[in-house]
Amino acid sequence: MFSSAGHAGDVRIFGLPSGREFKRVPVFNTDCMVGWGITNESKAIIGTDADGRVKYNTGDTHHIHPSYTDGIYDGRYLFVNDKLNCRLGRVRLDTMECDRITEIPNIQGFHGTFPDKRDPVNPDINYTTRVFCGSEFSIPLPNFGQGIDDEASYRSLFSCIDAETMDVRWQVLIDGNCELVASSYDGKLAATTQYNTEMGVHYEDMMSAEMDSCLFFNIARIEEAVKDGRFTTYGESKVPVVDGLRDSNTDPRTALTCYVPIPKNPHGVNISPDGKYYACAGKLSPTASLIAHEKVLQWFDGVLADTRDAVVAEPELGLGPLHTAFDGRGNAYTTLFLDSQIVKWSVEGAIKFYQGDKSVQVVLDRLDVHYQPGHGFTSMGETREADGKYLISDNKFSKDRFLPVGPLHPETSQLIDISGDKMKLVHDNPVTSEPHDSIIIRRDIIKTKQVYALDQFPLAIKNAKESGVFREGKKVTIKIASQAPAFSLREFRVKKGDEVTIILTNLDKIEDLTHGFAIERHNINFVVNPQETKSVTFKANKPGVYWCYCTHFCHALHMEMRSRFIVEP
Ligand code: CUK
Ligand code: CUA
Ligand code: CA
Repeated sequence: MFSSAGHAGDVRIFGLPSGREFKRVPVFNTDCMVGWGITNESKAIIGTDADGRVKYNTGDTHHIHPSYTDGIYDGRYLFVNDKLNCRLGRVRLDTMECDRITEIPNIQGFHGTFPDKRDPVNPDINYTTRVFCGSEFSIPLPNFGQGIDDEASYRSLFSCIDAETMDVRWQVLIDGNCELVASSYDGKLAATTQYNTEMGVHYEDMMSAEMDSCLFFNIARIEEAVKDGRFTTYGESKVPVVDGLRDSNTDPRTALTCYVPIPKNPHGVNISPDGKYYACAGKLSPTASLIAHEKVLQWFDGVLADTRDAVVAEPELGLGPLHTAFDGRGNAYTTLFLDSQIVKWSVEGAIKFYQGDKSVQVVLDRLDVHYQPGHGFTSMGETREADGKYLISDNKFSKDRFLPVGPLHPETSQLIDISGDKMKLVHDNPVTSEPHDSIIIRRDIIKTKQVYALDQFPLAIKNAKESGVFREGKKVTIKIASQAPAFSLREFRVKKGDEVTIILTNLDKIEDLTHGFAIERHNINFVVNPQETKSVTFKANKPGVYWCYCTHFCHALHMEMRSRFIVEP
Protein backbone atom coordinates (compact mmCIF):
# COMPACT_ATOMS: atom_id res chain seq x y z
CA MET A 1 0.00 0.00 0.00
CA PHE A 2 1.32 3.41 -0.97
CA SER A 3 -0.06 6.38 0.95
CA SER A 4 0.21 10.07 0.41
CA ALA A 5 1.04 11.59 3.78
CA GLY A 6 -1.01 14.78 3.69
CA HIS A 7 0.66 17.84 5.18
CA ALA A 8 3.66 15.74 6.25
CA GLY A 9 4.59 15.95 2.57
CA ASP A 10 5.98 12.45 2.06
CA VAL A 11 4.85 9.10 0.65
CA ARG A 12 4.60 6.00 2.83
CA ILE A 13 4.87 2.33 2.00
CA PHE A 14 3.02 -0.30 4.01
CA GLY A 15 2.71 -4.07 3.78
CA LEU A 16 -0.73 -5.64 3.80
CA PRO A 17 -2.58 -7.19 5.46
CA SER A 18 -0.28 -6.52 8.44
CA GLY A 19 -0.34 -2.74 8.05
CA ARG A 20 3.35 -2.54 8.97
CA GLU A 21 5.12 0.53 7.67
CA PHE A 22 8.27 -0.19 5.64
CA LYS A 23 9.45 3.13 4.45
CA ARG A 24 8.80 6.83 4.06
CA VAL A 25 9.78 8.42 0.79
CA PRO A 26 10.42 12.15 1.19
CA VAL A 27 9.01 14.23 -1.66
CA PHE A 28 7.86 17.72 -0.64
CA ASN A 29 9.26 17.64 2.91
CA THR A 30 12.83 17.76 4.19
CA ASP A 31 14.21 14.49 5.52
CA CYS A 32 17.48 14.46 7.44
CA MET A 33 17.65 10.66 7.53
CA VAL A 34 18.20 10.27 3.80
CA GLY A 35 19.26 13.89 3.24
CA TRP A 36 16.29 14.95 1.10
CA GLY A 37 16.41 18.72 0.74
CA ILE A 38 20.07 18.65 1.96
CA THR A 39 22.02 17.00 -0.87
CA ASN A 40 22.67 18.80 -4.15
CA GLU A 41 20.96 16.01 -6.08
CA SER A 42 17.70 16.28 -4.10
CA LYS A 43 17.78 20.09 -4.21
CA ALA A 44 18.05 19.95 -8.00
CA ILE A 45 14.85 17.86 -8.08
CA ILE A 46 12.97 20.00 -5.54
CA GLY A 47 14.07 23.30 -7.10
CA THR A 48 16.12 26.12 -5.57
CA ASP A 49 15.94 29.89 -5.36
CA ALA A 50 18.63 32.30 -6.59
CA ASP A 51 20.70 31.68 -3.43
CA GLY A 52 20.66 27.91 -3.95
CA ARG A 53 18.23 27.30 -1.11
CA VAL A 54 15.34 24.88 -1.51
CA LYS A 55 12.45 26.89 -2.95
CA TYR A 56 9.73 25.16 -0.91
CA ASN A 57 10.29 22.85 2.05
CA THR A 58 6.62 22.37 2.79
CA GLY A 59 3.96 20.40 0.98
CA ASP A 60 0.50 18.92 1.33
CA THR A 61 0.02 15.70 -0.57
CA HIS A 62 -3.52 14.44 -1.08
CA HIS A 63 -3.57 12.00 -3.94
CA ILE A 64 -1.29 9.30 -5.12
CA HIS A 65 -1.69 7.19 -8.28
CA PRO A 66 0.68 4.91 -10.18
CA SER A 67 1.25 4.75 -13.92
CA TYR A 68 -0.81 2.28 -15.96
CA THR A 69 -0.34 -0.09 -18.85
CA ASP A 70 -3.48 -1.63 -20.31
CA GLY A 71 -5.61 -0.52 -17.38
CA ILE A 72 -3.35 -2.10 -14.77
CA TYR A 73 -0.54 -0.66 -12.67
CA ASP A 74 2.76 -1.18 -14.48
CA GLY A 75 5.24 -0.57 -11.67
CA ARG A 76 6.99 2.39 -13.34
CA TYR A 77 5.92 5.52 -11.47
CA LEU A 78 3.81 6.92 -8.68
CA PHE A 79 2.45 10.44 -9.06
CA VAL A 80 1.65 12.53 -6.01
CA ASN A 81 0.29 16.07 -5.72
CA ASP A 82 1.27 19.01 -3.53
CA LYS A 83 -1.79 21.14 -2.89
CA LEU A 84 0.19 23.79 -1.04
CA ASN A 85 2.79 24.79 -3.63
CA CYS A 86 1.03 23.41 -6.74
CA ARG A 87 3.54 20.71 -7.61
CA LEU A 88 3.36 17.22 -9.02
CA GLY A 89 5.97 14.78 -7.73
CA ARG A 90 7.00 11.55 -9.39
CA VAL A 91 8.37 8.57 -7.46
CA ARG A 92 10.19 5.82 -9.38
CA LEU A 93 8.82 2.49 -8.25
CA ASP A 94 12.09 0.63 -8.90
CA THR A 95 14.01 2.70 -6.33
CA MET A 96 11.07 4.14 -4.38
CA GLU A 97 12.64 7.58 -4.62
CA CYS A 98 11.32 10.83 -5.99
CA ASP A 99 13.00 11.65 -9.31
CA ARG A 100 11.04 14.67 -10.60
CA ILE A 101 8.96 17.55 -9.25
CA THR A 102 7.10 20.00 -11.50
CA GLU A 103 5.54 23.28 -10.40
CA ILE A 104 2.30 24.12 -12.23
CA PRO A 105 1.79 27.77 -13.23
CA ASN A 106 -1.42 29.85 -13.08
CA ILE A 107 -3.14 27.88 -10.32
CA GLN A 108 -3.63 27.50 -6.57
CA GLY A 109 -4.93 24.55 -4.55
CA PHE A 110 -3.77 21.74 -6.87
CA HIS A 111 -5.88 18.95 -5.43
CA GLY A 112 -7.12 16.05 -7.57
CA THR A 113 -4.70 14.18 -9.80
CA PHE A 114 -4.90 11.09 -11.99
CA PRO A 115 -2.72 9.63 -14.76
CA ASP A 116 -4.39 8.77 -18.05
CA LYS A 117 -4.74 5.08 -18.88
CA ARG A 118 -4.23 5.13 -22.64
CA ASP A 119 -4.01 7.55 -25.54
CA PRO A 120 -7.34 8.98 -26.78
CA VAL A 121 -6.31 8.80 -30.47
CA ASN A 122 -3.34 6.48 -30.89
CA PRO A 123 -4.41 2.88 -30.12
CA ASP A 124 -0.79 1.73 -29.90
CA ILE A 125 -0.23 3.81 -26.79
CA ASN A 126 -1.94 1.80 -24.08
CA TYR A 127 0.05 3.21 -21.18
CA THR A 128 0.19 6.41 -19.13
CA THR A 129 1.62 9.40 -20.99
CA ARG A 130 -0.20 12.24 -19.23
CA VAL A 131 -1.16 13.20 -15.71
CA PHE A 132 -4.27 15.31 -15.13
CA CYS A 133 -4.30 17.87 -12.33
CA GLY A 134 -7.24 19.90 -10.99
CA SER A 135 -7.00 23.22 -9.17
CA GLU A 136 -9.42 23.88 -6.37
CA PHE A 137 -8.90 27.58 -5.61
CA SER A 138 -9.77 30.27 -8.14
CA ILE A 139 -7.46 33.25 -8.57
CA PRO A 140 -7.10 36.34 -10.77
CA LEU A 141 -5.39 35.45 -14.06
CA PRO A 142 -2.61 36.40 -14.27
CA ASN A 143 -2.12 36.79 -10.53
CA PHE A 144 0.32 39.66 -10.01
CA GLY A 145 -1.82 42.22 -8.21
CA GLN A 146 -4.50 43.15 -10.70
CA GLY A 147 -8.15 42.09 -10.33
CA ILE A 148 -7.89 41.39 -6.60
CA ASP A 149 -11.35 42.76 -5.81
CA ASP A 150 -12.99 41.54 -9.01
CA GLU A 151 -13.90 38.20 -7.45
CA ALA A 152 -16.26 37.21 -10.26
CA SER A 153 -13.31 37.05 -12.62
CA TYR A 154 -11.28 34.59 -10.51
CA ARG A 155 -10.83 31.31 -12.37
CA SER A 156 -9.48 27.79 -11.95
CA LEU A 157 -7.59 25.72 -14.52
CA PHE A 158 -7.37 22.02 -15.28
CA SER A 159 -3.82 21.01 -16.20
CA CYS A 160 -2.14 18.19 -18.10
CA ILE A 161 1.46 17.16 -17.40
CA ASP A 162 3.59 14.90 -19.57
CA ALA A 163 4.24 11.73 -17.56
CA GLU A 164 7.75 11.25 -19.01
CA THR A 165 9.21 14.77 -19.33
CA MET A 166 7.03 16.13 -16.50
CA ASP A 167 6.50 19.34 -18.51
CA VAL A 168 3.11 21.03 -18.27
CA ARG A 169 1.52 20.32 -21.68
CA TRP A 170 -1.67 22.38 -21.56
CA GLN A 171 -4.32 23.89 -19.31
CA VAL A 172 -8.06 24.42 -19.62
CA LEU A 173 -9.84 27.52 -18.34
CA ILE A 174 -13.08 26.47 -16.64
CA ASP A 175 -16.09 27.74 -14.74
CA GLY A 176 -16.33 26.52 -11.16
CA ASN A 177 -13.43 24.67 -9.55
CA CYS A 178 -11.77 21.26 -9.66
CA GLU A 179 -11.67 18.89 -6.77
CA LEU A 180 -11.02 15.17 -7.30
CA VAL A 181 -9.89 13.87 -10.69
CA ALA A 182 -10.51 10.59 -12.56
CA SER A 183 -9.49 9.29 -15.99
CA SER A 184 -11.36 6.89 -18.24
CA TYR A 185 -10.03 3.47 -19.27
CA ASP A 186 -10.34 4.30 -22.98
CA GLY A 187 -8.28 7.48 -22.59
CA LYS A 188 -10.99 9.69 -24.02
CA LEU A 189 -12.17 11.57 -20.94
CA ALA A 190 -10.90 13.04 -17.73
CA ALA A 191 -13.34 14.09 -15.03
CA THR A 192 -13.30 16.38 -12.02
CA THR A 193 -15.89 17.03 -9.35
CA GLN A 194 -16.79 20.67 -8.72
CA TYR A 195 -18.15 21.78 -5.37
CA ASN A 196 -17.91 25.46 -6.10
CA THR A 197 -19.86 25.98 -9.32
CA GLU A 198 -21.12 29.10 -7.55
CA MET A 199 -17.54 30.42 -7.75
CA GLY A 200 -18.00 31.75 -4.23
CA VAL A 201 -15.16 33.21 -2.20
CA HIS A 202 -16.81 32.50 1.18
CA TYR A 203 -18.05 29.09 2.30
CA GLU A 204 -21.71 30.09 2.51
CA ASP A 205 -21.54 31.12 -1.15
CA MET A 206 -19.88 27.81 -2.08
CA MET A 207 -22.86 25.84 -0.74
CA SER A 208 -25.68 28.07 -1.92
CA ALA A 209 -26.68 26.04 -4.99
CA GLU A 210 -28.48 22.71 -4.78
CA MET A 211 -26.59 21.33 -7.75
CA ASP A 212 -22.92 21.52 -8.68
CA SER A 213 -21.18 19.49 -11.37
CA CYS A 214 -18.97 16.73 -12.46
CA LEU A 215 -16.97 18.26 -15.29
CA PHE A 216 -15.68 16.14 -18.20
CA PHE A 217 -12.78 16.99 -20.52
CA ASN A 218 -12.59 15.71 -24.09
CA ILE A 219 -8.85 15.08 -24.28
CA ALA A 220 -8.52 14.57 -28.05
CA ARG A 221 -10.41 17.80 -28.79
CA ILE A 222 -8.37 19.78 -26.27
CA GLU A 223 -5.12 18.59 -27.85
CA GLU A 224 -6.53 19.39 -31.30
CA ALA A 225 -7.27 22.94 -30.13
CA VAL A 226 -3.73 23.30 -28.78
CA LYS A 227 -2.32 22.04 -32.08
CA ASP A 228 -4.47 24.50 -34.04
CA GLY A 229 -3.22 27.40 -31.92
CA ARG A 230 -6.62 28.07 -30.33
CA PHE A 231 -5.19 29.03 -26.96
CA THR A 232 -3.95 31.88 -24.82
CA THR A 233 -1.17 32.21 -22.21
CA TYR A 234 -0.95 34.05 -18.90
CA GLY A 235 1.87 36.16 -17.53
CA GLU A 236 5.29 34.59 -17.89
CA SER A 237 3.92 31.10 -18.39
CA LYS A 238 4.27 29.63 -21.88
CA VAL A 239 1.73 26.89 -21.21
CA PRO A 240 -1.14 26.97 -23.73
CA VAL A 241 -4.52 27.56 -22.06
CA VAL A 242 -7.65 26.54 -24.01
CA ASP A 243 -11.15 27.81 -23.32
CA GLY A 244 -13.33 25.33 -21.45
CA LEU A 245 -15.84 27.84 -20.07
CA ARG A 246 -19.53 26.91 -20.16
CA ASP A 247 -20.57 29.64 -22.57
CA SER A 248 -17.84 28.78 -25.04
CA ASN A 249 -18.76 25.08 -25.10
CA THR A 250 -22.50 24.94 -25.71
CA ASP A 251 -22.23 23.08 -29.04
CA PRO A 252 -21.58 19.46 -28.04
CA ARG A 253 -19.98 18.59 -31.39
CA THR A 254 -17.11 20.99 -30.83
CA ALA A 255 -17.18 21.28 -27.03
CA LEU A 256 -13.99 20.67 -25.06
CA THR A 257 -15.88 20.33 -21.77
CA CYS A 258 -19.17 18.89 -20.55
CA TYR A 259 -20.71 19.98 -17.24
CA VAL A 260 -22.95 17.26 -15.74
CA PRO A 261 -25.13 18.61 -12.88
CA ILE A 262 -25.02 16.60 -9.63
CA PRO A 263 -25.87 17.45 -6.00
CA LYS A 264 -24.39 19.15 -3.79
CA ASN A 265 -20.79 20.12 -3.13
CA PRO A 266 -19.81 16.70 -4.49
CA HIS A 267 -16.59 15.05 -3.34
CA GLY A 268 -14.70 12.23 -4.96
CA VAL A 269 -14.99 10.83 -8.44
CA ASN A 270 -14.02 7.21 -9.00
CA ILE A 271 -14.42 5.11 -12.11
CA SER A 272 -15.66 1.51 -11.88
CA PRO A 273 -13.16 -1.23 -12.89
CA ASP A 274 -15.26 -2.08 -15.98
CA GLY A 275 -14.79 1.51 -17.14
CA LYS A 276 -18.53 2.16 -17.37
CA TYR A 277 -19.40 4.47 -14.50
CA TYR A 278 -18.09 7.42 -12.53
CA ALA A 279 -19.29 7.53 -8.93
CA CYS A 280 -19.37 10.97 -7.34
CA ALA A 281 -20.27 11.27 -3.66
CA GLY A 282 -22.69 14.01 -2.69
CA LYS A 283 -20.97 15.21 0.51
CA LEU A 284 -23.72 17.73 1.38
CA SER A 285 -26.31 15.49 -0.26
CA PRO A 286 -26.80 11.98 1.22
CA THR A 287 -26.46 10.51 -2.26
CA ALA A 288 -23.88 9.30 -4.73
CA SER A 289 -24.35 10.12 -8.40
CA LEU A 290 -23.49 7.48 -10.96
CA ILE A 291 -22.58 8.91 -14.36
CA ALA A 292 -22.36 6.62 -17.42
CA HIS A 293 -19.17 7.06 -19.47
CA GLU A 294 -21.03 6.07 -22.65
CA LYS A 295 -23.65 8.79 -22.11
CA VAL A 296 -21.07 11.53 -21.70
CA LEU A 297 -19.51 10.41 -25.00
CA GLN A 298 -23.03 10.51 -26.52
CA TRP A 299 -23.41 14.12 -25.38
CA PHE A 300 -20.09 15.00 -27.09
CA ASP A 301 -21.48 13.27 -30.23
CA GLY A 302 -24.60 15.47 -30.09
CA VAL A 303 -26.86 12.49 -29.40
CA LEU A 304 -27.71 13.11 -25.73
CA ALA A 305 -29.62 16.38 -25.37
CA ASP A 306 -29.41 17.03 -21.62
CA THR A 307 -26.15 16.51 -19.73
CA ARG A 308 -28.13 15.59 -16.61
CA ASP A 309 -29.31 12.48 -18.49
CA ALA A 310 -25.77 11.12 -18.21
CA VAL A 311 -26.66 10.39 -14.56
CA VAL A 312 -27.97 6.81 -14.43
CA ALA A 313 -28.39 6.38 -10.68
CA GLU A 314 -28.42 8.47 -7.52
CA PRO A 315 -28.77 6.15 -4.54
CA GLU A 316 -29.33 7.50 -1.03
CA LEU A 317 -26.45 6.20 1.08
CA GLY A 318 -26.17 8.17 4.32
CA LEU A 319 -24.65 11.35 5.67
CA GLY A 320 -21.47 12.93 4.38
CA PRO A 321 -20.54 10.56 1.52
CA LEU A 322 -16.96 11.24 0.35
CA HIS A 323 -15.22 8.52 -1.66
CA THR A 324 -16.24 5.36 -3.48
CA ALA A 325 -14.24 2.19 -4.17
CA PHE A 326 -15.15 -0.94 -6.15
CA ASP A 327 -14.64 -4.68 -5.72
CA GLY A 328 -14.82 -5.82 -9.34
CA ARG A 329 -17.96 -7.84 -8.58
CA GLY A 330 -20.42 -5.03 -9.21
CA ASN A 331 -20.39 -3.53 -5.72
CA ALA A 332 -19.40 -0.06 -4.61
CA TYR A 333 -18.19 1.02 -1.16
CA THR A 334 -18.71 4.62 -0.15
CA THR A 335 -17.22 6.29 2.93
CA LEU A 336 -19.70 8.27 5.04
CA PHE A 337 -17.82 10.95 6.94
CA LEU A 338 -20.67 12.07 9.20
CA ASP A 339 -22.15 8.63 9.83
CA SER A 340 -18.67 7.08 10.42
CA GLN A 341 -19.60 4.18 8.19
CA ILE A 342 -18.72 2.32 5.04
CA VAL A 343 -21.79 1.57 2.97
CA LYS A 344 -21.74 -1.23 0.42
CA TRP A 345 -24.15 -0.85 -2.48
CA SER A 346 -24.96 -2.57 -5.74
CA VAL A 347 -24.17 -0.61 -8.91
CA GLU A 348 -26.69 -2.41 -11.11
CA GLY A 349 -29.23 -2.35 -8.26
CA ALA A 350 -28.90 1.41 -7.98
CA ILE A 351 -29.42 1.81 -11.73
CA LYS A 352 -32.58 -0.35 -11.70
CA PHE A 353 -33.92 1.53 -8.69
CA TYR A 354 -33.31 4.86 -10.47
CA GLN A 355 -35.19 3.52 -13.49
CA GLY A 356 -38.22 2.92 -11.26
CA ASP A 357 -37.91 -0.60 -9.87
CA LYS A 358 -38.30 0.28 -6.18
CA SER A 359 -38.22 -3.39 -5.11
CA VAL A 360 -34.46 -3.64 -5.68
CA GLN A 361 -32.24 -3.63 -2.61
CA VAL A 362 -29.56 -1.05 -3.33
CA VAL A 363 -27.72 -0.86 0.00
CA LEU A 364 -26.30 -4.29 0.85
CA ASP A 365 -24.34 -3.71 4.05
CA ARG A 366 -23.08 -1.09 6.47
CA LEU A 367 -20.02 -1.18 8.73
CA ASP A 368 -19.08 1.27 11.49
CA VAL A 369 -15.53 2.65 11.30
CA HIS A 370 -13.61 4.62 13.92
CA TYR A 371 -14.04 7.46 13.20
CA GLN A 372 -15.00 9.77 10.31
CA PRO A 373 -13.53 8.14 7.21
CA GLY A 374 -12.01 10.15 4.38
CA HIS A 375 -10.74 7.92 1.62
CA GLY A 376 -11.74 4.30 1.31
CA PHE A 377 -9.93 2.21 -1.29
CA THR A 378 -9.88 -1.41 -2.37
CA SER A 379 -7.08 -3.77 -3.41
CA MET A 380 -6.30 -3.13 -7.10
CA GLY A 381 -9.67 -1.36 -7.06
CA GLU A 382 -8.67 1.40 -9.46
CA THR A 383 -7.59 -1.06 -12.14
CA ARG A 384 -9.27 -3.59 -14.41
CA GLU A 385 -8.04 -6.25 -11.99
CA ALA A 386 -9.95 -5.14 -8.90
CA ASP A 387 -9.73 -8.31 -6.79
CA GLY A 388 -12.40 -7.64 -4.18
CA LYS A 389 -10.21 -8.78 -1.27
CA TYR A 390 -9.64 -5.76 0.94
CA LEU A 391 -10.89 -2.30 1.60
CA ILE A 392 -9.02 0.15 3.79
CA SER A 393 -10.83 2.95 5.51
CA ASP A 394 -8.48 5.81 6.36
CA ASN A 395 -10.24 7.56 9.22
CA LYS A 396 -9.53 11.14 10.13
CA PHE A 397 -10.12 10.71 13.85
CA SER A 398 -9.01 8.04 16.33
CA LYS A 399 -10.30 9.79 19.48
CA ASP A 400 -9.99 7.27 22.35
CA ARG A 401 -9.11 4.19 20.30
CA PHE A 402 -5.37 3.95 21.11
CA LEU A 403 -3.03 4.69 24.02
CA PRO A 404 -3.00 8.45 24.63
CA VAL A 405 0.00 10.24 23.13
CA GLY A 406 -0.84 13.87 23.79
CA PRO A 407 -3.12 16.38 22.15
CA LEU A 408 -2.15 15.44 18.59
CA HIS A 409 -3.81 12.08 18.02
CA PRO A 410 -2.87 9.49 15.46
CA GLU A 411 -5.41 8.58 12.83
CA THR A 412 -6.91 5.16 12.28
CA SER A 413 -6.38 2.94 9.29
CA GLN A 414 -8.82 0.03 9.28
CA LEU A 415 -8.53 -3.09 7.17
CA ILE A 416 -11.81 -4.57 6.06
CA ASP A 417 -12.27 -7.97 4.45
CA ILE A 418 -14.75 -7.48 1.59
CA SER A 419 -14.49 -10.96 0.06
CA GLY A 420 -17.85 -12.11 1.50
CA ASP A 421 -21.39 -10.73 1.50
CA LYS A 422 -20.78 -8.90 4.76
CA MET A 423 -17.87 -6.56 5.36
CA LYS A 424 -15.59 -7.71 8.20
CA LEU A 425 -13.28 -5.42 10.14
CA VAL A 426 -10.07 -7.45 10.49
CA HIS A 427 -7.35 -5.06 11.62
CA ASP A 428 -6.71 -1.63 13.07
CA ASN A 429 -3.61 0.52 12.91
CA PRO A 430 -2.83 3.87 14.43
CA VAL A 431 -1.14 5.91 11.70
CA THR A 432 0.88 9.10 11.97
CA SER A 433 -0.97 12.01 10.40
CA GLU A 434 -1.97 11.77 7.81
CA PRO A 435 -2.25 9.02 5.26
CA HIS A 436 -4.56 10.94 3.02
CA ASP A 437 -5.20 8.67 0.09
CA SER A 438 -3.67 5.35 -0.77
CA ILE A 439 -3.60 2.63 -3.35
CA ILE A 440 -3.13 -1.08 -2.87
CA ILE A 441 -0.93 -2.75 -5.49
CA ARG A 442 -0.46 -6.49 -5.94
CA ARG A 443 3.09 -7.24 -4.88
CA ASP A 444 4.22 -9.03 -8.06
CA ILE A 445 3.79 -5.74 -9.97
CA ILE A 446 6.51 -4.01 -7.96
CA LYS A 447 10.04 -4.91 -8.97
CA THR A 448 12.71 -2.94 -7.15
CA LYS A 449 16.41 -2.47 -7.64
CA GLN A 450 18.11 -3.48 -4.38
CA VAL A 451 21.57 -2.01 -5.14
CA TYR A 452 22.53 0.97 -7.31
CA ALA A 453 25.07 0.86 -10.13
CA LEU A 454 27.97 3.33 -9.86
CA ASP A 455 27.89 4.30 -13.54
CA GLN A 456 24.50 5.98 -12.96
CA PHE A 457 26.32 8.69 -11.05
CA PRO A 458 28.56 11.03 -13.06
CA LEU A 459 30.25 12.26 -9.87
CA ALA A 460 31.10 8.78 -8.56
CA ILE A 461 34.65 7.71 -7.90
CA LYS A 462 35.30 4.08 -8.83
CA ASN A 463 38.17 3.53 -6.46
CA ALA A 464 39.11 4.86 -3.01
CA LYS A 465 42.46 5.97 -4.52
CA GLU A 466 40.64 8.71 -6.47
CA SER A 467 39.77 10.38 -3.14
CA GLY A 468 41.28 13.73 -2.32
CA VAL A 469 40.96 17.49 -1.89
CA PHE A 470 40.82 19.41 -5.18
CA ARG A 471 41.07 23.18 -5.13
CA GLU A 472 40.08 25.68 -7.80
CA GLY A 473 40.44 29.18 -6.33
CA LYS A 474 38.02 29.43 -3.43
CA LYS A 475 36.10 26.36 -4.54
CA VAL A 476 37.16 23.09 -2.97
CA THR A 477 35.89 19.69 -3.98
CA ILE A 478 36.35 16.78 -1.57
CA LYS A 479 36.03 13.35 -3.17
CA ILE A 480 35.56 10.72 -0.53
CA ALA A 481 34.37 7.12 -0.37
CA SER A 482 32.72 5.04 2.29
CA GLN A 483 33.64 1.40 2.74
CA ALA A 484 32.79 -0.21 6.07
CA PRO A 485 34.13 0.62 8.56
CA ALA A 486 35.96 3.70 7.24
CA PHE A 487 35.82 6.77 5.07
CA SER A 488 38.61 6.96 2.50
CA LEU A 489 39.92 10.27 3.91
CA ARG A 490 40.86 10.40 7.60
CA GLU A 491 40.82 14.17 7.42
CA PHE A 492 40.34 16.91 4.84
CA ARG A 493 41.40 20.52 5.14
CA VAL A 494 39.94 23.70 3.70
CA LYS A 495 40.34 27.41 4.47
CA LYS A 496 37.82 29.73 6.06
CA GLY A 497 35.62 31.25 3.35
CA ASP A 498 35.98 28.35 0.91
CA GLU A 499 32.94 26.97 -0.89
CA VAL A 500 33.13 23.27 -0.13
CA THR A 501 31.55 20.48 -2.16
CA ILE A 502 31.73 17.01 -0.66
CA ILE A 503 31.10 14.13 -3.04
CA LEU A 504 30.61 10.87 -1.20
CA THR A 505 30.54 7.53 -2.99
CA ASN A 506 29.57 4.37 -1.18
CA LEU A 507 31.89 1.71 -2.57
CA ASP A 508 30.28 -1.08 -0.58
CA LYS A 509 28.51 -3.44 -2.93
CA ILE A 510 26.51 -5.54 -0.52
CA GLU A 511 22.74 -5.17 -0.37
CA ASP A 512 21.55 -3.13 2.64
CA LEU A 513 24.99 -1.69 3.49
CA THR A 514 24.05 1.97 3.70
CA HIS A 515 26.33 4.57 5.29
CA GLY A 516 25.47 7.99 6.62
CA PHE A 517 27.49 11.18 6.54
CA ALA A 518 26.97 14.01 8.98
CA ILE A 519 29.17 16.98 9.87
CA GLU A 520 29.01 18.40 13.37
CA ARG A 521 27.45 21.87 13.54
CA HIS A 522 27.03 22.23 9.79
CA ASN A 523 23.44 21.08 9.31
CA ILE A 524 24.60 18.31 6.97
CA ASN A 525 23.19 14.82 7.18
CA PHE A 526 22.50 12.27 4.46
CA VAL A 527 22.93 8.61 3.55
CA VAL A 528 24.54 6.85 0.62
CA ASN A 529 23.20 3.44 -0.35
CA PRO A 530 25.50 0.75 -1.77
CA GLN A 531 27.08 1.96 -5.05
CA GLU A 532 25.44 5.38 -4.76
CA THR A 533 26.97 8.87 -4.91
CA LYS A 534 25.62 12.05 -3.37
CA SER A 535 27.02 15.52 -2.81
CA VAL A 536 26.55 18.59 -0.62
CA THR A 537 27.81 22.15 -1.07
CA PHE A 538 28.24 24.72 1.69
CA LYS A 539 30.43 27.60 2.89
CA ALA A 540 33.21 26.85 5.38
CA ASN A 541 32.73 29.84 7.69
CA LYS A 542 33.92 28.63 11.09
CA PRO A 543 37.57 27.72 11.62
CA GLY A 544 38.04 24.59 13.74
CA VAL A 545 37.91 20.83 13.81
CA TYR A 546 34.58 19.22 12.96
CA TRP A 547 34.01 15.51 13.19
CA CYS A 548 32.22 13.86 10.32
CA TYR A 549 30.66 10.57 11.26
CA CYS A 550 28.59 7.76 9.88
CA THR A 551 24.99 8.06 11.06
CA HIS A 552 23.64 4.81 9.65
CA PHE A 553 24.49 1.69 11.66
CA CYS A 554 26.67 -0.28 9.27
CA HIS A 555 29.31 -2.35 11.03
CA ALA A 556 30.65 -3.35 14.44
CA LEU A 557 32.97 -0.34 14.07
CA HIS A 558 30.14 2.00 13.07
CA MET A 559 30.91 4.37 15.96
CA GLU A 560 34.53 4.53 14.89
CA MET A 561 33.65 5.32 11.27
CA ARG A 562 34.70 8.97 11.32
CA SER A 563 36.76 11.60 9.59
CA ARG A 564 37.91 15.12 10.49
CA PHE A 565 36.80 18.18 8.56
CA ILE A 566 39.33 20.88 9.35
CA VAL A 567 38.71 24.53 8.59
CA GLU A 568 41.96 26.51 8.80
CA PRO A 569 41.66 30.15 9.87
S1 CUK B 1 -9.81 14.78 -0.59
CU1 CUK B 1 -9.32 14.52 1.57
S2 CUK B 1 -10.81 12.99 2.21
CU2 CUK B 1 -8.09 15.90 -0.59
CU3 CUK B 1 -8.83 13.15 -1.29
CU4 CUK B 1 -11.50 13.42 0.15
CU1 CUA C 1 29.12 3.45 8.10
CU2 CUA C 1 27.84 3.44 10.06
CA1 CA D 1 -21.59 24.25 -4.26
